[in-house]
Amino acid sequence: MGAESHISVNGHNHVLYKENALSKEELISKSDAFYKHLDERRSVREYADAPVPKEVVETIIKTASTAPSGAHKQPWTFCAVSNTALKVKIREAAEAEEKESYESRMSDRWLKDLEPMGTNMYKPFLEDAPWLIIIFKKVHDLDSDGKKVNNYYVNESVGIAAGMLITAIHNAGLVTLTHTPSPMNFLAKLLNRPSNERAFLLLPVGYPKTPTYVPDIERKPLEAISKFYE
Ligand code: IYR
Repeated sequence: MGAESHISVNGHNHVLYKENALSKEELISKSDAFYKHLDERRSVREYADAPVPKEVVETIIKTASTAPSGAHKQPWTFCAVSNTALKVKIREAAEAEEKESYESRMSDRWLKDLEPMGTNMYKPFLEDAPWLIIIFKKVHDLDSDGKKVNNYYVNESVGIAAGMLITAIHNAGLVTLTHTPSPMNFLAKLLNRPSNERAFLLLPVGYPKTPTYVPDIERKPLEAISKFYE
């Protein structure tokens, strides 16, 4: 007789997990192929204005929302903006904050560290990219009476979902960039978000402008980022 299709835990239904065990050879080749695919991902700052179908953005967001989260609270909202007037407003507000940052908030050391990336206060990608996805974290939930309900490990959960969003964008053959205009509270205002949401990350999504150049930088080797205890 096979395993039961479901069991009860604390009175809650648990369903049988669909196992997907691979052979050793398949493990090695699949994990290596995925690594090589992700190693091709680059943060891109210059976007073509070519459209990306809404359906693709919806699928990418659903992919991100498969992320694990504290007590499965899924404490996130992904706002997808293609509206031109709204993108212009976001660009204006972001550039106002960035001007302040580049001219006085950031230390000389910080500005020096950013020199290889070639960033500056101007953010044309906020208008050029066909979509902007702004991830909001829910610091708590609100029940139907407007009462606060706890969320757990919100930064960890939303950070993981953001990583999965970036992976999904790359997998679709599109490009993105993790943009964090600071402070970011103008985003909640412009997008009319409820009081329990805080902007976490802004990601333009689209095709790269042709040609596009990216910094000639290396990733740290395995020895520098890992330590095995066998
Ligand atoms: N938020 C600014 C500055 C910036 C900071 C870091 I750390 C970067 O890796 C890149 C940029 C900006 O978006 O330009």
